Amino acid sequence: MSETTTAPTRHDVVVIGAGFSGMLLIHRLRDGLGYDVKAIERGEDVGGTWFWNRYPGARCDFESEFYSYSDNEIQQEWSWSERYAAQPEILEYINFVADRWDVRRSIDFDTSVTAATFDEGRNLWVVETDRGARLEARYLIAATGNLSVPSEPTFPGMESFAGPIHHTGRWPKDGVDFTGQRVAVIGTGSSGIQSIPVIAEQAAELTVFQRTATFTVPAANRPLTDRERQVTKANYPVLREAAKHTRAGILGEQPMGSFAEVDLVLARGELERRWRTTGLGVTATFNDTLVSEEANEFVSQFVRDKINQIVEDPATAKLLEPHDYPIGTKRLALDTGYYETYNRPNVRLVSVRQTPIDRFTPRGIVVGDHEYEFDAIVLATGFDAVTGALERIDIEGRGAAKLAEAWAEGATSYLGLAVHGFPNLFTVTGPGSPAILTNVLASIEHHVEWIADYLEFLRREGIVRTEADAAAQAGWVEQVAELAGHTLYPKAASWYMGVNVPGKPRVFLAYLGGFGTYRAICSKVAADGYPGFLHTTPTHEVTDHDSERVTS
Ligand code: NA7
Repeated sequence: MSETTTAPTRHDVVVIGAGFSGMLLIHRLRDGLGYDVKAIERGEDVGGTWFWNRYPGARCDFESEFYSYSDNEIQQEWSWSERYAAQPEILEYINFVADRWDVRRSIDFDTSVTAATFDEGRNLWVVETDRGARLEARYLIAATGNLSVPSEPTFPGMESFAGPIHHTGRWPKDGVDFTGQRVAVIGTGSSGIQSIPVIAEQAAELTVFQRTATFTVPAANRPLTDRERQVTKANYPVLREAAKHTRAGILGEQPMGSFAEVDLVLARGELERRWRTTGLGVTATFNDTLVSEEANEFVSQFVRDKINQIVEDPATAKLLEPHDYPIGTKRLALDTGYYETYNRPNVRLVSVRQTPIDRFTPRGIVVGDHEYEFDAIVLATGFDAVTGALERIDIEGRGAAKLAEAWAEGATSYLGLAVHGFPNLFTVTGPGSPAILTNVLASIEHHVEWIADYLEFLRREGIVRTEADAAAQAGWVEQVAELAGHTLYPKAASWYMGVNVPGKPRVFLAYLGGFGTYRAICSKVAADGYPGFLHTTPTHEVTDHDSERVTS
């Protein structure tokens, strides 16, 4: 802990981040349960990922009517304009909720948490910020988001480029005008796929640098009708409840059956129907698309055929065909006119698969022996996902253990909610939870509710310290890895596996048993008195070998 002269402020709970998770934590714990909550937010306002990701074309890839809080007053009052809302509307919604819940008075904006140290003598966290503030709280809750730290590759000569370089995840608040410009986009994940069609409409020339061709399906986005909105609002309680029992926390297309048992002519027709109505449903056509190589190849080839039908230039279509990973094992992108964009005369695709980007120059980008000239460069190169935000904070737990070191071989966690060695710390949608594979709003609401119930339990029982038990955590980590091992997911070099960030350990970061099953497991842990957590009351000290002191 560094020297500081400021007297600490004391709270019950310090929350890191004021995106969807942080806002709900403030509302639930402060307004619902009466805790003194202080949130620290790097941005100048609320919104988290939706505050920063203002790139052209940014929109959510779950239906907005469900990618939203289930608070009944709010869901009855707010009306979404489109099936998949664009970033400005989502941020407007977030601000609407922030006003309604009056969360801003509990948030320090423009402030980053730099360090957090667990004081074992007093059983509280001492949190430090980049503004020199010091806060103390019994509980520290990370609402840091899974896609909040941009991953920016460093190309030689980058600083010499004469024009601006924008990362999609840190887009300028006032927008960027590409009119008349020669623009490069590096990266063809979701952010590239969403922004490329929009930038292409504005720029004079757009060059896309693609390392891995990505599977993307049409969003089939459209305005919602009044009637649709009314029907959803009338049925919200039952729809939200049913979603809790699904694999992904949202109601969607059901599988026809396994690849072996489904008539493939019917399956082909069904894929066609899903492509037209809701692209996301294509991977759910078979219940074993993510397990069986044959099933996966059938769906993958269907999408490759679509690319060849849409893209007029055969050489470009060939480059766009994904062959490097099974469909669905990297996040399936949802697009609006992505493949069609390559039919425009002002758009070209450059593969950097065999010959990577060599360097930046004042004029542009060199690949092989060719220098491409640009006025502006867009990095759509993704995030240090899931663990990046927490690993950048100097978090010191019991026995001076550092979180970044504890996760050096791969993120470990009990239920994706707590980490052994780091008492009284909770992670909303943390590693080892199913969150990144789900409608994250459903996962956030589940975690916040679970944590709120747990804090009440701890308060009732007079427990001052809780910590994930080493054995319970090891069991959970093993279960997460084992489930992933039975699927095709580890075959992809994805951010789910941490592979997109150089040096990051290759560990599958999510629980694959499904959201419904996961919820049931967490509920049972709560109902059984929280086995897997070590509990300390003021007269008891906990050590590594004190598992007999677990309250059960
Ligand atoms: P992603 O999905 O991680 O995509 C990043 C893209 O950037 C991907 O195509 C990468 O290629 C590419 N990339 C990264 N580094 C380089 C270098 N050095 N050279 C060339 N290309 C590079 O991030 P997104 O922001 O698009 O989406 C993240 C999530 O946000 C998404 O899944 C949704 O959940 C919302 P690669 O595939 O690694 O070869």
